[in-house]
Amino acid sequence: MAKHVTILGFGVTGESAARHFLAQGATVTVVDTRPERAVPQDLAAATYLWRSTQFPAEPADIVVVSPGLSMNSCLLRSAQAAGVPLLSDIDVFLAAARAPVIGITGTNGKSTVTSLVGHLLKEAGFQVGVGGNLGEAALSLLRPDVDFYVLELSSFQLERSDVSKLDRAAILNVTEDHIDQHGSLTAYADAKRKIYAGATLRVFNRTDDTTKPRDGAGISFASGPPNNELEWGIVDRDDDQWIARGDVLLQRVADLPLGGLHNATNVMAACALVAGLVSDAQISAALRSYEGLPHRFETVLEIAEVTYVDDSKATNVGATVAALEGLEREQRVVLIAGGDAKGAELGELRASLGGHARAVVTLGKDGPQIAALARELGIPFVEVSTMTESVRVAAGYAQPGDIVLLSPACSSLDMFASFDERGRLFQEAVSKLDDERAT
Ligand code: UMA
Ligand code: ADP
Repeated sequence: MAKHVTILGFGVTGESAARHFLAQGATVTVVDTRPERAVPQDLAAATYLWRSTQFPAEPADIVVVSPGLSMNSCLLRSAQAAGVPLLSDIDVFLAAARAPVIGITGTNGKSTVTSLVGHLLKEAGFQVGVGGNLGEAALSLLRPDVDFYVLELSSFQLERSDVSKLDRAAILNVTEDHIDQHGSLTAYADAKRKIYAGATLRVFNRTDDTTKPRDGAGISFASGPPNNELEWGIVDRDDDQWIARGDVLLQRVADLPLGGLHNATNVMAACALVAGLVSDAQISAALRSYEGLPHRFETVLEIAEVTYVDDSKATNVGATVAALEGLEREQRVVLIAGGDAKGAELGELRASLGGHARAVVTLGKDGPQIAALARELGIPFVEVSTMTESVRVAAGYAQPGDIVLLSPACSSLDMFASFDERGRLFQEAVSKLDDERAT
């Protein structure tokens, strides 16, 4: 057991690692490049080095590196130079977990599929720990009575972990994201592909070659029809569309808990991951009680025949394209978008904007890139600097039957603490608009 543990980064991951190792009686040193912040009382026994860009001289048997710490940071480079084993919280978690672990990655849909897999297993009567890049950090989930763990894994977590102990794994899709950190789409995709290393059941998207295991073996999903029992897909039957595994029809698409074709593929991926653990009847019943997550194409209010939708979690182009392409062809949208594109090329939005946008309201660092696209397409656009202003301006353009859609295609971090805060501020601005209209 490690006696001296150094933890690099004191965010959600760093806290969970400090708690885990202090509970084991280790001596813990925490290093963070940021200014000092309050430390929870139960973590007071650790030593804290703030505003620190160098690996400390304190003895260390292992070093736990947070996922948000850039591989190019001085702190991480100096830790590498010190020659001490560098682990992620996921490495520590997998070494300690005593139940099978299901891992889920992909550019979009990770949180939805992770929470849905957790829901399907819980409804089938299992004790389940659900977290990772979503909600609770992996090390906070460890409990002796758990039957299965379900982890959402980011490319940063995968890049710096040995995940060969995962029992089941899925890559949902790979489109451009986090290029500023990974350097290229290839490096980003390679990090994701590590998830299959030792998995006995691998789930992939058969329309996206980047998600395929190298030997092609596994269970696949896609919106097209399935060809055999190892494939999930959508089939037409008696004027209805059904989710099916091979010849077996599971659920009418119209009855799925979440709208949009992308969510139908998410449901298939989740069902494929619980193969042999949850019966078809249990899956059908559990899907009916699944409620989805906030800030993912969440309807907020209807005001003057305009629907306001919060898709703040759309932090890359792929998610915003999915939101727009999931709409009926004639549906018009006033899109609120922009933020930090993380090095991505936003031109991929062009066709979907051209197909659906009545007007575009842009925000944040890379808002001008989206404004330029709107100008090119002849779509009215306004650049604003606050969420309240964006909702007011969008409302001014919207016509009865339209959707005002916050789907930024960018991370929130240039203007907000998180996508969650961005979504909450949007919802507050919409409520305020509603109150003003009512008076
Ligand atoms: N940072 C510093 N100095 C440090 C350490 C971190 O400036 O010494 C900065 C990082 O550059 C980053 C921020 O602090 O911008 C947070 O980094 P962190 O490693 O402390 O992050 P945690 O709070 O531990 O949260 C991480 C995930 N965040 C990231 O990977 C950026 C959380 O996912 C995850 O829920 C949590 O671990 C528990 O597993 C959030 C996220 O945005 C939701 N993830 C990205 C995404 O989904 O796109 C990958
Ligand atoms: P992640 O955890 O990968 O960010 P979420 O489930 O939180 O995924 O969804 C993030 C964003 O991506 C939301 O805007 C959501 O509507 C969209 N989305 C969800 N599933 C998919 C998918 N399969 N393909 C494209 N976009 C998706």
